[in-house]
Amino acid sequence: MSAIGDEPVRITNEEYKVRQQRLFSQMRPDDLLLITSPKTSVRSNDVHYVYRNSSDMLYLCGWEDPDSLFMAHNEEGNWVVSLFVQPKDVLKEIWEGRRPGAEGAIEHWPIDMAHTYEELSDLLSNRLEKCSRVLVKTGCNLDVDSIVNDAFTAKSRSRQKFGTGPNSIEDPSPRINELRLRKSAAEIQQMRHSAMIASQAHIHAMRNTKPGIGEWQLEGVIEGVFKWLGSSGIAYPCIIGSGENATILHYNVNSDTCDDGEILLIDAGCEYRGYASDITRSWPVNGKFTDAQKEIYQLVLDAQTAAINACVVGNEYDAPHEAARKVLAEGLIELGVINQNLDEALCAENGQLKSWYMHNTGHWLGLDVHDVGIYRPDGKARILEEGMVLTVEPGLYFGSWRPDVECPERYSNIGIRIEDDVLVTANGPDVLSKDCPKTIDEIQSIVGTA
Ligand SMILES: [Mn+2]
Repeated sequence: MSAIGDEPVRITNEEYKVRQQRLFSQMRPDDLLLITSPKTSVRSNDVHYVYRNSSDMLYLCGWEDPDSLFMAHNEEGNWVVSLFVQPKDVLKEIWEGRRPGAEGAIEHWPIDMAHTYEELSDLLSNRLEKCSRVLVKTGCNLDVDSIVNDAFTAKSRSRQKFGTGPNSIEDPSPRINELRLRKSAAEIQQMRHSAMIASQAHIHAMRNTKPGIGEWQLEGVIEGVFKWLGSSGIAYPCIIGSGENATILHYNVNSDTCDDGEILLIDAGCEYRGYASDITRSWPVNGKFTDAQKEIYQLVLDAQTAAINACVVGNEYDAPHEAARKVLAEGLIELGVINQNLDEALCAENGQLKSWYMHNTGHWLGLDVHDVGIYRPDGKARILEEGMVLTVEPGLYFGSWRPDVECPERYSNIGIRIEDDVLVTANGPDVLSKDCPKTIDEIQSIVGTA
């Protein structure tokens, strides 16, 4: 396994506090901010799904455990952050693992006060009585929703007595999303590391690919490398499709064998300290592209290069998409797949390009694989800024199984997508996933060499 460099420094408590203050600076003193954690979810009987806290909780304080609530209220001009956490409990800890408890939380996390989750109902109700507006994303944690609802029911009384009590609820997500959209230097380090691990996983999958191998076996290779190199695992279920499965955008049963002559498409990314990577590569199962496969592969690669080059400060967020579409349409006209002129081919209603390229060229990437951030704030395309991270992932899919369109025989069941993770910087696009090979020569020199 190639070295991927030292683990980056963890995000510091100072940085979490800067994030918190940025959010607080947009709030009113009589606001109460609540960031909830999702409940644990039963898989079957007494086995639970692997727990992951909400991205907003991870963003604002890095707390990973369930039964937690982040709360901020204003006291004489200063914002006070309280975190509710699972209590210390020897029996639970013997069975399920050690807990920091309130003592550990206050000592090591970027908060001012820590309480146990058992105190939630009393302390939160008390705090609600004193605020006017509750900033909370409802529907995520029913414990919290129920306490907030009770406060609204009771508020007419408390308003009459004390002149306080919650009058309105607002979702704080739009404000948090705007902060999360622009990544700090420390976040970029985590994301680069995540992309480096995912790149190594793709390289190992390429090496292990040969006719007859199961898609599920390559899934094992990918997920094994993710863990081996220190990520927590997948950021989303791996898409591992060979032959006609490569033409199904989100195929993820991964239960077929990879056969000689087919193209294999793998879309897989890991999560490192909460941050996602998202990489797609496509390669020939037998290690050698046919001429037809090369034609489509090189076209998608050229489209991707054009799209990456459009990831620059000041461009609209859909500039990469338009750049990719233009290259793909020109190429397919050249190859005789499209019999329209360029403008017609690109037309949203009747253009032939969308028969073979039916998705967008990318999305924001961060704590969520499809990360937060409005693409068209106020109806106008977002302008790219330094610190934004987006995927660039054009593709072409010739599914000969499709009844809706006649697939050109020469390209039957070729599905190609090439996806990288791109950071927008003052010096142009910085490809976080650049360790992952993608030229025809590079790929042919790696596939099947394990
Ligand atoms: Mn993607």
